[in-house]
Amino acid sequence: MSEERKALAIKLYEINAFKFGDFKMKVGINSPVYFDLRVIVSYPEVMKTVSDLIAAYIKEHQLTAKHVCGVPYTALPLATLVSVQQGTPMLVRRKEAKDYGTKKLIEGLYNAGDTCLIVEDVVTSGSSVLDTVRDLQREGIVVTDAVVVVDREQGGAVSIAQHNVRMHSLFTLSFLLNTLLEAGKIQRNTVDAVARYIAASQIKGDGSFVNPQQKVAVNDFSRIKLPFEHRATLAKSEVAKQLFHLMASKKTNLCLAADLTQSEEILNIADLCGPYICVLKTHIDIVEDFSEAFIKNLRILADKHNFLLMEDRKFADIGNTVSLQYGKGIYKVADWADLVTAHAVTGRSILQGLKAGVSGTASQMSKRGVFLLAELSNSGSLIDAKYSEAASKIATEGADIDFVAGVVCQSPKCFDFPGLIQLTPGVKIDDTTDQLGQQYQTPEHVVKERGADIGVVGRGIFQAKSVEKAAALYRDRLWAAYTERIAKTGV
Ligand code: 6AU
Repeated sequence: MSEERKALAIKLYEINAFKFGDFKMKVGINSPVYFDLRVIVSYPEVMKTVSDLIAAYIKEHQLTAKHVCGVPYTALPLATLVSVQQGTPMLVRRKEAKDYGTKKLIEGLYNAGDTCLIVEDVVTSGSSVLDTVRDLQREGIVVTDAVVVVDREQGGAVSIAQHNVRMHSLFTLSFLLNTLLEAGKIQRNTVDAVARYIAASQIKGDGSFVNPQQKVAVNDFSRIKLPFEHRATLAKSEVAKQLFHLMASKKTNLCLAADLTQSEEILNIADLCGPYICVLKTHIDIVEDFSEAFIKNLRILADKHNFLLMEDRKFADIGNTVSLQYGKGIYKVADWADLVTAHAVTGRSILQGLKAGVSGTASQMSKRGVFLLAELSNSGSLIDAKYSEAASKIATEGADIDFVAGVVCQSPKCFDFPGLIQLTPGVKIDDTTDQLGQQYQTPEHVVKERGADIGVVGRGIFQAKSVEKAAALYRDRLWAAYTERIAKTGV
């Protein structure tokens, strides 16, 4: 389906269903990208491909509903094709009630309590989808899902979700951009301009837009302003999406570095601190009594307390060696660690090597991800600004970035793309250094000044008198700093 989607993305661009430039939008802000999917009615083969893909999506995700309803007007013919293809009766929502006869807003045969799936062409704020949802709900019709062709990734999915409707998209704007970039149809500066625009023009809680020209300084287009829920919709890595949602729902951005050498100690601390953390990070090669049973128990605790496992292996070899180190050997890291860390020193082949280390299907691949190291927390690190920039580029450009969940770094300037997660180690409340070069900052400093989305705490927790109390304290302070950060910047 991915190849088909890519071909369709290019076709849509070629028939001017979307364009790049400087466009005045309905909501009064200028956009570097403009969609007009109305044109597709003039291209029957495109109509067929789009509706086939929607139908395939519905089938694959088992979005069973008794009716299908298109948001007027552009999505009406698409909904019609989906209805006919699937044999699902259609409902038609009028934009205005008839002023004669029945005054009905919804045409078609239905009963209160029936379910209905929505089809829409492009979602920006989500308001058009919600208008249709509201009219259907007034008739007692239950709407739980909407399938849209393009998600402009400006918060529409979140605002639709707030009304208990899940939004699914065939394309995100990022996917379209990357496909066109890969195909040589657009330049990198266009991709960057659109990414900045997306980050800066997210929807606020009241449904209005933040105007990039008026409210956000030009050099202030930053991911750190956006809530995790919004950033989840922008992430290209499935694990990053999962982690953003996990952090938002569990209200924690604390990663515990369980740098202990006995498996029993790690399991113990994982159980005690599990409720407070989003990620538990291991250095599996320091465990003296490693066994498969240990990993099995660790995974049970990860599921019990809802946190992800990260093996901080810091891979740094040629692709072939990395694929073996990741998938084989005693530890078989790819089998159990949701996330791993890797240096970017070998270049892009690190991503290909890691992907090759995951055995199994595309769906198993989508459950794994990497954090690339772009900066280190210790004094005397050889990493300079040029290296960091090159490392961030590997995380944000190219065909394999769907495997990159985030970046390990110390500065908000390290990368712009809001769909990646910044992991920042070197967090301790009562020390500034250790004896071996580590440098510490407070939770507030790493989140508010350094752009950390997740703070990594090791000895600050596992050397504390009560690890549970320490985990709760670090969780509270990191989370409060994050909520203040997004509240202050007001997007
Ligand atoms: O809080 P600590 O100093 O006890 O532990 C910090 C943890 C350790 C390091 O291996 C790791 O964070 N770390 C990393 C990571 C996560 O990759 C990068 C870095 O720059 N500094 C750092 O300390 O497990």
